[in-house]
Amino acid sequence: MSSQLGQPSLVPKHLQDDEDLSQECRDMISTLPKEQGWVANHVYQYQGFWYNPRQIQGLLSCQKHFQSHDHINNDIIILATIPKSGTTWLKALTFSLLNRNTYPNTHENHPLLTSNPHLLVPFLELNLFGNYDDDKVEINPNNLIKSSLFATHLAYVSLPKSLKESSCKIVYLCRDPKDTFISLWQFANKLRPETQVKKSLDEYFEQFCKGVSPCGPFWEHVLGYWKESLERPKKIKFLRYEQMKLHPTLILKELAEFIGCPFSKEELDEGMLEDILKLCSFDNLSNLEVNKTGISPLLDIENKSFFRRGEIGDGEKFLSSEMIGQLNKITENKLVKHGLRF
Ligand code: PAP
Repeated sequence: MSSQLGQPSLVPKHLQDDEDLSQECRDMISTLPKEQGWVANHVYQYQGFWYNPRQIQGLLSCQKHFQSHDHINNDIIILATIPKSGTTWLKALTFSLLNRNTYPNTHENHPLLTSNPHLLVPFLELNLFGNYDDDKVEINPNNLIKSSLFATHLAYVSLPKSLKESSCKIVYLCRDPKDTFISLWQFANKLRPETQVKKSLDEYFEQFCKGVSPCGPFWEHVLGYWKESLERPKKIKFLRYEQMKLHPTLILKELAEFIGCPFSKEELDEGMLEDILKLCSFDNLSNLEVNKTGISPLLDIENKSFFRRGEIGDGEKFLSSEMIGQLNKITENKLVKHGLRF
């Protein structure tokens, strides 16, 4: 199998329909509604959202085993996103905030200079629980306690109960659906195996609008976290990609406060906040060797796939005015009445 560039194409393991799924997962997905996936051959609807089989395996395992004990790990932070909303950026920023005492110098020896953010902040349902087969592996809860920063693409409804009920903090980041859709479409075009039937932009658009997109429906995913963030603002911080681009200083300060490590006056005077923003900027990260040529071992994806344009409004360059109107209308119908607009 080769990509358009003649290089061997990499079809990430977690996006394939795997042979080695647990029996529990097989039994479960055999009962679920099924659709053609964007990259995975098939996706399945579980608790209202569309996931590939590997995610469902991780999700089931995570729901069963994730134990959040406030007395041990009350400093766990979860970064939640629907794919292509700025996950890589949020991972880099939050990692830098939390580890700034250990790595105060963002120009030397900082892990982000040599590791893609996805390696530093694992996904709960893919990297931690994705390969756990109930019949074979005992999960050692200590694995969870060693680190305090994780990410997830799961919908709010599917998060483990103990995570929702504990004092773990959740940061949710969302992005304009037009830009999210185009980013997703571009990403899927790169990753899709050649064996899979090619579909046009129109066909993917139709699927996205119907809600059949990775971890979609987009609008319900956003709404789940938005509503919770209104009810429990100390538990869930709701961020928007566009605001992070337009007001990075303000948002980074808010994020630092929310996760319990506000900037001190000395740090601000020394330019620590600006250093972190610069380190995590699209231009800086995308030009690092590790992100130009490396492959994420946790995800089996080329690091450069996570960096494309990183702009607000890029989606509109690819969409017809009818498509833009249609997406805006769905947003209007589903989100505006809840006080959320893009
Ligand atoms: P993931 O969900 O697969 O991890 P995610 O990081 O959420 O992907 O989304 C990738 C998008 O974030 C890309 O957007 P684009 O396709 O519109 O360009 C990528 O360029 C953008 N991105 C990655 N890193 C940054 C960054 N440091 N600043 C701003 N945008 C970024």
